[in-house]
Amino acid sequence: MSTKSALITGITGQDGAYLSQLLLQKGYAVHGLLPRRSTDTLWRLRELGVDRDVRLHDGDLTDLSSLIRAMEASKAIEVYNLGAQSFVGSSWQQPILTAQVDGVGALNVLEAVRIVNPEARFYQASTSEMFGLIQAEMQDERTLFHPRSPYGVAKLMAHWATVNYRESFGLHASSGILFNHESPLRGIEFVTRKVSDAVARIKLGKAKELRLGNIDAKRDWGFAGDYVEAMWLMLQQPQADDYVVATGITTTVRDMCRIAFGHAGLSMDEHLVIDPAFFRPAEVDVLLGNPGKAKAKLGWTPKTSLEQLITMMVDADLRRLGAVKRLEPERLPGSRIE
Ligand code: NAP
Ligand code: G4F
Repeated sequence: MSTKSALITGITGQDGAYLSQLLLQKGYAVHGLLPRRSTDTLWRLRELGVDRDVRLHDGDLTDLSSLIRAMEASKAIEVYNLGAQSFVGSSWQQPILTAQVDGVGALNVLEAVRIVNPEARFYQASTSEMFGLIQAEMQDERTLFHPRSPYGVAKLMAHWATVNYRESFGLHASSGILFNHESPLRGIEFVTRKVSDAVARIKLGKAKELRLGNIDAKRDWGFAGDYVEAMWLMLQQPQADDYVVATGITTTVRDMCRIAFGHAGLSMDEHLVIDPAFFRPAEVDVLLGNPGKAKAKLGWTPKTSLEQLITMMVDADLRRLGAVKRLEPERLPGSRIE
């Protein structure tokens, strides 16, 4: 039997790294799109010990010709579009770039699939940010969207483009409406990792305070390692469809912080400073997903609690910052054991 081949855009991101690891474990040949950067972006793949097992193709989501070449070279039968300017906060400063990468970029990938191999299955990384100003207490696949950021608006375009290519051209194109998911590989700009990094620094005497914005915001947080499994399951279904992926539990930023400080034996109230600079022009006050359809149709359930997730992140940052001399990738959750 020939090896199945998958192409991942955003392979160097948090989800790209975990998905690469999962697909390699399943025997896929894993290909990734690598946008040109002046710095080393392979650290996540290295931390999971998979950097030498994936094949990388120069390309960018805004460059259709590079996507066509990556499709041709990889011979992918599954395409996961995870690439994005994914930080909501930056999308007010770079709205046009966010629209081009997150919105038109997804359309470019759909076009590359349609041109090179319309039989290939396609996954779009949609987001709970599309619900924004929520229209139902618990959001599911039928909840109306009301994005609150340029990021949410761009992602909504990509979401509808995915639905439209399914309906127009019969592509096996699915959209995963994923709620926030985190891990030790999360970018430092996102609130959970900002907190875990700061808690570790304070614990080790390298910092004194943590400055945050709106700590009353509520999010439905899960573990990225669990969520990439749902992406893969969507592409194994006979029919393409859209799925909410979430835990069904929502928690304030304040309470998430409390878990992190508590795990390190520190008092949050002694170190946390509220800084107006981190408030957003328009906030998504609360997100709470209903993963009922993913459970029923994909057999997917989240396995990691918020407490387990946040303590794992604080522990990883303590290790990185020198609580032990050398970072030991094999001790990171989900790491490959040689
Ligand atoms: P991430 O860590 O920020 O990764 C984003 C990836 O996209 C990186 O590999 C980045 O490469 C790449 N990228 C950025 N601009 C690109 C361009 N012009 N061309 C090609 N690649 C580009 O994000 P993540 O947390 O893994 O999320 C994966 C996807 O799921 C994203 O689309 C995100 O919007 C979406 N999503 C995430 C969450 C969540 O809670 N994590 C929830 C719902 C949806 P560089 O690092 O080199 O820029
Ligand atoms: O961690 P965040 O930056 O994530 P946000 O905005 O919810 O977006 C993430 O999840 C989306 C899915 O819902 C993804 F689509 C998106 O790509 C990204 O992965 O902020 C979470 C909450 C917000 O309400 C924010 O205002 O935390 C609040 N917050 C308070 N202080 C802060 C801070 N967020 C950040 N990043 N930094 C702060 O200092």
